[in-house]
Amino acid sequence: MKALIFDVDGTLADTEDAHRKAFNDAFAKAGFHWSWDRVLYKHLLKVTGGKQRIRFFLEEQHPDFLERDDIDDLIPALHKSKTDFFVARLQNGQVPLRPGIEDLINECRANDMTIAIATTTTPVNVETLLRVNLGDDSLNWFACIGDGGKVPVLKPEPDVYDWVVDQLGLAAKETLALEDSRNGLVACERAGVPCLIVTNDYTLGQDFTGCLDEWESYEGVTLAKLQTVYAGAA
Ligand code: XBP
Ligand code: MG
Repeated sequence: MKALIFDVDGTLADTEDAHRKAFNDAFAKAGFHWSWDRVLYKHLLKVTGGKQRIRFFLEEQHPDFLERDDIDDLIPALHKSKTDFFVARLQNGQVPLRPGIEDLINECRANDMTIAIATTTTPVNVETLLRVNLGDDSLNWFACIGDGGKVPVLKPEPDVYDWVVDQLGLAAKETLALEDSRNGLVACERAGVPCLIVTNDYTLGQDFTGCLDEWESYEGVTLAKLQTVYAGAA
C-alpha cells in the first residue's frame, strides 16, 4: 500500500445533510416549492453530482418541468446557488470532519504515507471543507485532489480514480481507497483500486459486496490497521 485515497462526502465528513439543506435553500430562493427530506434524499443519492441529482429528481417527480426551454440554464443556476449555500454552511463550521479522520490523516503524514482525494463534488466544496477543518495549508498535504471538475463523468464510473492513480504514478492495486457508498465502491472496482467502506446513516445497508472490509466508524482506525486489511487482500 503506497497511497491512501480519501473520498470526501460521507467519508471525510458527514456532509450529505448539509448538501440536502443547501439544495432546499436554493429551491426556496428560486421560488420553487420543492423540499427534499432525508428519506427522499437517501433515494436521490443513487445519482452522484448535484446537477445530475436535480435532473433525476425532476425526471421522477416533475417530468413536465424538463420541457421548459430554459432547463439547461436553470439546473446549473440552481446548482450554483446550492453550492453557495453549502459553502456558507461549511464556513460557519457546521460540517466537522468525522471523528477519527483527523488523527488518521495526521498519522499518515507522520509516516510519509502519500494521501490523495477522489470525489465527485464541486472543487470549492472540497477546498472549503479542508481549509475550515484542517487549515489553509492542508490542501498541500494531498498529492492530488481529484474532484467533479477534473473528470467528465462521475462515480460510479472509474474516471476520477483513474485520474488520481495516474497523477500518483502508481498502479491502482498499490493504493487503498476509503469510501462510504456503493457508487464509490463500484468506481473503485472499475478502476482496480482496493476499497474499504466506512458507512454513515445515508449509506448504511447499501450493497458493499466486494469491498475489503466494512466498518461503521473510524474509531480506533490507525494506519497499521488499514495496512493489515490491505495486506489481507493481496
Ligand atoms: C458525493 C456526491 C456529490 C454531493 C454533492 O458523492 O454525489 O454530488 O452529494 O456535491 P461521492 P455537488 O461521495 O461518491 O463523491 O452538488 O457539488 O455535486
Ligand atoms: Mg461519498
